[in-house]
Amino acid sequence: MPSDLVIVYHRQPYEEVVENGETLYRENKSPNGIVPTLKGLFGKAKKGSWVAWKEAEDPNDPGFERVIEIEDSFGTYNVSRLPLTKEQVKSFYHVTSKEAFWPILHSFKDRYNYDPVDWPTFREVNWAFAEAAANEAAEGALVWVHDYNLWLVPGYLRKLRPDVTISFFHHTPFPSADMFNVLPWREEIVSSLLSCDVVGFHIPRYAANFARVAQSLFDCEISARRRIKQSDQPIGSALDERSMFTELTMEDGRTVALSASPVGIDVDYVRSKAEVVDDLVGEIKADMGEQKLILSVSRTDYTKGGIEQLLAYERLLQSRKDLIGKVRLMHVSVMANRNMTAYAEIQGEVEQIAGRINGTFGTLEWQPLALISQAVPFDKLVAYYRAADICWITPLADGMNLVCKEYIASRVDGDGVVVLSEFAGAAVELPSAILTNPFSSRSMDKAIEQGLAMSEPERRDRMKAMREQIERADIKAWGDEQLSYGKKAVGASAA
Ligand code: GDG
Repeated sequence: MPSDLVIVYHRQPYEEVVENGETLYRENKSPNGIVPTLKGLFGKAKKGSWVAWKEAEDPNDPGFERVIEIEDSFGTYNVSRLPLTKEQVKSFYHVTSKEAFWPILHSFKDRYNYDPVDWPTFREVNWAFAEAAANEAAEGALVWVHDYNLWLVPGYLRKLRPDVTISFFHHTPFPSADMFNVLPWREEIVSSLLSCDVVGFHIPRYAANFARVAQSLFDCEISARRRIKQSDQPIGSALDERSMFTELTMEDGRTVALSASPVGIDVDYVRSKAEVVDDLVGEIKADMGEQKLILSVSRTDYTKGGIEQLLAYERLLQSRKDLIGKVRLMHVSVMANRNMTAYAEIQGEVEQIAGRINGTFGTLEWQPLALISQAVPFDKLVAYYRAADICWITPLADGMNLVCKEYIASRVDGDGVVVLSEFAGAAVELPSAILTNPFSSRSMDKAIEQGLAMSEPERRDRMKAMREQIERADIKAWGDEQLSYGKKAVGASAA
């Protein structure tokens, strides 16, 4: 039976393990809840399908099962698996997506590496995703495609299946035309995106940037906008906009909707974890004694601003001798892509600065910084969220940032401080965080000092506002809003 909801997301929706020669598909509960939320949407469809890649030694192996049926707590749905070779994965994902697109999306022109890109392979892989989606989709289905590594899928799919509703969501920022148009494949990418019914982003700024890019390359007009802030309302973060462009009209009269819908987290799940870690929180607090705990968590990536943050911590210890022995920074920086030189270099630099800080300021009794490079199990991470006085999140660019939202959801005690970069999409939703500019030492220094000095009543007031926001805009709200664009396809129950 063909599916009325097809989700195209490069990762498979389960963990595949082999036990006693038998392949098992296990549900993996990720804290940010994106995969479970997407699977949850299948419950609103008559039938759902998920399209993802799976590394295969021989993609033409006749024994390879392309489409499997999965039955889990979300119901029964298809998973269409594209067998890709190691070389194809490296080319399409690690080279083209991570070395060429990722730096441009985050406005790091100097890190953009064009030379190793093999464009025919990128097209080939995207074509395969489009074909698989076309095979799964019922007449008039909603096909929801995720992220920049699948940018060409909408264009191909539109040719294969003019009848389906195509929605595309960007998890990253979308940069300005000056930045995006560095990509030599810009017309092909944007033309593909313009064949969608709706192109989605976390925040209005990214949608506005996309609209401007589209206008720079094609004859199209911004045909609808919605006011977000009145002229007398103050602008909060650097990413705030006063209005949202909600529709583009192409020369032939066709319209493309633009949406801004921030990805949230599974607040109930994180809260339920936070409510059962009292013992661990107690141990961490006992270990900290009178010291204040500052927590920073991210993947090791130049976009996440780890180096700039460690330098700010070093300056703090240099200028505030009274804090010696009174604070500790737990800096979790996990390498997700070990085979990429750019990330290995950052990790090396992070380790060097961390070593210097501990070497300069550490004593027999006190270590100012703990650098953790291995992933911390989520239950433990939640205990650290609960114990930390400050969550210090200062990316140079970040589509959204879910770590700060997980910290807020974990604070069932209503206390805690968030110091947040104004270049994280989350800053638009969280004006009650202490917003800081990671490109300015002065701003970084002021923000962390403000966080350390904040009184309890102020902390609680700000945390209350932040908790209300993340509860309002949780992962379910995001999923439902996205699905509403396919109302015709998925039926009235989708709204
Ligand atoms: C992309 C965009 C956007 C991290 N360290 C550990 C750990 N984590 C988990 C966190 C959180 C997730 O990884 C990171 O989420 P982010 O949102 O910060 O970042 P990206 O991975 O870059 O995600 C981003 C997101 O897509 C969603 O649209 O917000 O801007 O770049 O869930 O908890 N989890 C555990 N141990 C760790 O050490 N267990």
